[in-house]
Amino acid sequence: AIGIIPQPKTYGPLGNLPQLDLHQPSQSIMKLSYEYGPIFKLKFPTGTGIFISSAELVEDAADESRFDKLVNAPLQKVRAFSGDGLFTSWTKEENWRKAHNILLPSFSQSAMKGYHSMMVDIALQLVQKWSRLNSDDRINVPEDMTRLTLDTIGLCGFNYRFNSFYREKPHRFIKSMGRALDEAMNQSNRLGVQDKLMIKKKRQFNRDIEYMFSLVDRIIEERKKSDSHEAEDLLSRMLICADPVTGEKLSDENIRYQIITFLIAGHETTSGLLSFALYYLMKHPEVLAKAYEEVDQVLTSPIPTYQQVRQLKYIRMILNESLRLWPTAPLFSLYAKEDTLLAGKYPLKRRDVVNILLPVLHRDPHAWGTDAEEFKPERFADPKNIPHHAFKPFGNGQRACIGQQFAMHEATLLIGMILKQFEFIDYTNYQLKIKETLTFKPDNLYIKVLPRISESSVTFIHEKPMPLNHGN
Ligand code: FDE
Repeated sequence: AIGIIPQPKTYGPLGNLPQLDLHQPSQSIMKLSYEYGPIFKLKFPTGTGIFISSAELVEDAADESRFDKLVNAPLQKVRAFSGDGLFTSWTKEENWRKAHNILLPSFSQSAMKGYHSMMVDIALQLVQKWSRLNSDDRINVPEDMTRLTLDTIGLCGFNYRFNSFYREKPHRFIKSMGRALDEAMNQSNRLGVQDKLMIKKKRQFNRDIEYMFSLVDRIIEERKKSDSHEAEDLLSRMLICADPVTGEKLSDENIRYQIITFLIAGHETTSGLLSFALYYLMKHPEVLAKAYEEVDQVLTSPIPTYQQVRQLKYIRMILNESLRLWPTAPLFSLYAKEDTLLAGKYPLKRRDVVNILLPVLHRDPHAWGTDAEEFKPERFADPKNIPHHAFKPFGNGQRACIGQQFAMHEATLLIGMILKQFEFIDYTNYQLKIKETLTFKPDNLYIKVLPRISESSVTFIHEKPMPLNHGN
């Protein structure tokens, strides 16, 4: 039988826009899905989209012969500064496959060995900051996690130090990027006429983009002059390597877009993941106890080795379970390549849009059981038991996240290191509230920490401080 796709009541040219809280669009759509079910459609000034959130429907939409990534309305606006970089390019654009081929080896699990010591460098900066706080100093968790993830991708990506732990306020690049991302999201929710009136916002948008380009272009120029091409970072790889298929290299302009892309895609998502994981650890003493046990067993010295991070299996399960309940990139979009039937039931025309609503998919009781709303890392103990079509925090198929191993290694390392050193104090009795930008984060999550009384942590903090690396 042919299925009818429900749609909430529309309001003239605004369509379903009034049903969205523009400060939290994805959470509004989540609410609608609890009301309208696993498939429904919404009409916006930018077009109509179907939203799906059951394992059965997503399994069918994951078929790459019939569906491909849609560069959706907000991403099209982001293209003003990330151009045809990996994240915002259409699969059929030449530069997508070229950059994908060139960069894939740099993001393999074995490539993580090369980044490990740089990741440790930045993680130590966070640990040292926290260990020097007074017992009544509070920590803004998402802010410090963002310092960490930004500095990590900057250092591993192109040997640039944002030095966020030495700044009270974010680096100017982050302010520009944050503002530009907000503006891109807002533009895609404005009506045409409204948008034309936003002259001041437009001017700021252009200034921000100019600043981002100038910083990144300077980094590329300096690297080209320095001929120290041994540096094993993403930038040197992009400058040196040719696509094995076409034999062509990336243009300077495209390299600029890729760098901006890694900064956008690599820092907010991973920092949100770390913040949610810490939140769940604090709220689940039994999980925390198991995590401490693993860390004490595996991390025999204050500075973890690559191999030890690989052994932190339970920490990875905690990260996966956090990504299940609060996938930090909550939604991705596909379009139908031809007329087709979704799940044998819902007729779609070529170019029809299907959005995957991850937080709801990840709680589908048919895939995850009746306790789907509960935080239980043990679900991920056996890879065979993971319902993969109901777990897509890194997207799908060839357009899935290239940074997955990178983010997971970085996050496992950091959680391991802070568990080794600290006790976490939930002094506000924090109640989860989600802040939305393009990504999800726990809003206003503050904690305090105490040093854990264990041999190695005390020795490490008081007798062997690492040299601080000021400069740049
Ligand atoms: C991608 C991605 C995705 C898909 C999207 C769509 O489809 O639209 C997702 C979902 C994601 N990603 C997610 C995530 C999460 C996390 C934590 C992350 N992510 C992280 C990271 C880091 C880095 C560096 C990155 N990331 C990157 C990236 C890129 C470049 C991309 C695109 C790819 C292609 O090719 O398309 C992504 N990422 Fe991510």
